[in-house]
Amino acid sequence: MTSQPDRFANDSQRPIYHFMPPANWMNDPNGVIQWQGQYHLFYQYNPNGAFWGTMHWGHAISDDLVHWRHLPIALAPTPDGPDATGCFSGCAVNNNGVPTLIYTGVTGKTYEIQAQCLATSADGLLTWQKREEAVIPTPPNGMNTPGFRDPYVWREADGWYAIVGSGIPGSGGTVFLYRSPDLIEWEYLNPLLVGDPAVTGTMWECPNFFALGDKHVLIMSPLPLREVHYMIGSYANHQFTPEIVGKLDTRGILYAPLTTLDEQGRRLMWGWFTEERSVDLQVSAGWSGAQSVPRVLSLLPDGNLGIEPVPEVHALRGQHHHFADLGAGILDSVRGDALEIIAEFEPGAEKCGLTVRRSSNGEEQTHIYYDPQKRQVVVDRRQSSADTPVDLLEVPFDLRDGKSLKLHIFLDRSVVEIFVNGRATIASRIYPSRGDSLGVGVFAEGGAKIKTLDVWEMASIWE
Ligand code: DQQ
Repeated sequence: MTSQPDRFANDSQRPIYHFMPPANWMNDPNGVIQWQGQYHLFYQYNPNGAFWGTMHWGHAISDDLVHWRHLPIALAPTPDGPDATGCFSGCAVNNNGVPTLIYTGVTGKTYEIQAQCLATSADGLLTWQKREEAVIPTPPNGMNTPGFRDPYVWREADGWYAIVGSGIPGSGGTVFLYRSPDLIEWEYLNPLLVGDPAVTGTMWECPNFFALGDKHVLIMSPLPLREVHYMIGSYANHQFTPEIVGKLDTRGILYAPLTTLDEQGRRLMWGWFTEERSVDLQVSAGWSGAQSVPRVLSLLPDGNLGIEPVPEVHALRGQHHHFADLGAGILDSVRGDALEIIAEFEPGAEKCGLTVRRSSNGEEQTHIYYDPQKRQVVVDRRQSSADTPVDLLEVPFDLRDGKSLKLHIFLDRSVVEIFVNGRATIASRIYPSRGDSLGVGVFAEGGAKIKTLDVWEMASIWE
């Protein structure tokens, strides 16, 4: 199955170049791995509708990180198994040539029994054989944790290591660290780190832990905050000491991202983009959730996290429009709801940025700009939609002195994904209702100007 079903052909909200399942509900990316050159993306999937429940692992494959083909469901709950009520999130590793998924199996009416399970494939990642028993069946030391899930596994010189997302009762969110010679027998070591509950919540979902440059990075999605946090620091003696902390996509729709190291040595990341419209609207649309554009993480010279879209997405670029020295106004020659936009300018004292998805009469429009007074990137969505209004999104961004600003925007129907100066990301949703909300313009106050503006019309990732 390669294409998206026809039933969505006239749905002007449904993204065309952010990865989505053929229909129904998707949440976290799972088990992302490059295997013999091809990229595999698994994901939390509910085949029964566009709402969360009966978690399966959907599966897709790509030769180029851009165009994807859907494959059959990889994991489904096994009645009476440790994953009887759901196959929750996890990762994929190459165990000496054997593709192996390590994921959380859940049982119980409220998914309260959580155990780490394992499955292997003997036919090139198409079908999966589960081990009957969980490989890490319970939290360490009989602890009654608020959750025990989302294993993330890597290899070190003395064996396999895993972290499992959890929380210490009466304390903060944590990840428990384990070691194994064979991915089957696991020895509990210690918490890799315990967070301050006032800052990073009480339960960490979907942790990732990996080397980046000469540092280590921990990414997690803490509850009850439902944000994505990262920590850059040092890893020694099975302990992690954070030195720099931050958030990904502050106040946005990104959640539960997952990373992998590809064959080029790049640290790639995908993340779930949630919806910002009612459950009823999601169910009636027949789809919910998208993945971010694949991103590359790096360590910047100043020690902070660098984050950029993979260059492969350039393959989707169609017609190109270039402008220089542009003040406020509507662009007559550019229209579209699937665009890549790069705007560069030197912020002065006034707000400056773009307007997208503008209807001919201006009833619907979304402004994306930098506010130098408040030091914020703003996505003003108050007029984005005549029938599904969303609020103003204001994200702090400190422009270091003398720096110009680069807003790199991926507009994809209802998705607005923004990379700011290669070191911050913002993603949000808009749901314009008018068929003519396709206009693009420069949004600027007090004579502010954009130095250069490049816009590409983007193609679909589906054949
Ligand atoms: N989603 C999965 C869990 C994970 C959560 C269930 C994060 O494994 O903790 O669908 O979105």
